[in-house]
Amino acid sequence: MLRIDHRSWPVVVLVALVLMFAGTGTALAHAKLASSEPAAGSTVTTAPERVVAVFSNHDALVAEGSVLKVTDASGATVDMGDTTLDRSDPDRKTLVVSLRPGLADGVYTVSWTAVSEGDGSVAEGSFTFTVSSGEAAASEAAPAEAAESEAAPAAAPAAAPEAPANLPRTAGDEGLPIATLASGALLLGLGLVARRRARR
Ligand SMILES: [Cu+2]
Repeated sequence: MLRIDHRSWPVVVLVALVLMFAGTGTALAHAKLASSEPAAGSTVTTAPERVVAVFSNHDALVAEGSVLKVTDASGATVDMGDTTLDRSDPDRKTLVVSLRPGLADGVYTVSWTAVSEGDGSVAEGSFTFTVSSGEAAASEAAPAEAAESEAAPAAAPAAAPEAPANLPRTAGDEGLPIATLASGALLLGLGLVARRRARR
């Protein structure tokens, strides 16, 4: 049957490669969001001036590549693009980004990328928060935007499923390619062996 002889080495090598990639996948899962302000899934009654995100991680984060990106329900960026690593956090696991002043009522998505010092692993995820001031959003908003934020109740159901789905999805995104890669590599390896045997 399937003896481990020299014809089987492609399988052995491929399995080893798959295991290496699986190990990398585990490292990718290291940085996780621990807390934030506004908190994930929360509703705030005044438009926040910034978003603060604290991560649980094995190492400090590095500023280079670590970023918080905040978008409104239409996908428009509402942060000032000034993500910083909070130096007042001795653990260096806190990211801060400023927001455009006077955000309209609505659902906002914070997408984060956290790069770890040490192993350099990159983790990503996102969460949402809702601004609900009760006031018909920002007088400075254009009519079109005001109409959009009034339609927030309609947008909310569409955005809401994102929040619970996000955390599991982060893990799934990492798991799926590994599983796919593993089965793909195994099929390829078995195919090579089968073909060699058929040729004899
Ligand atoms: Cu790591």
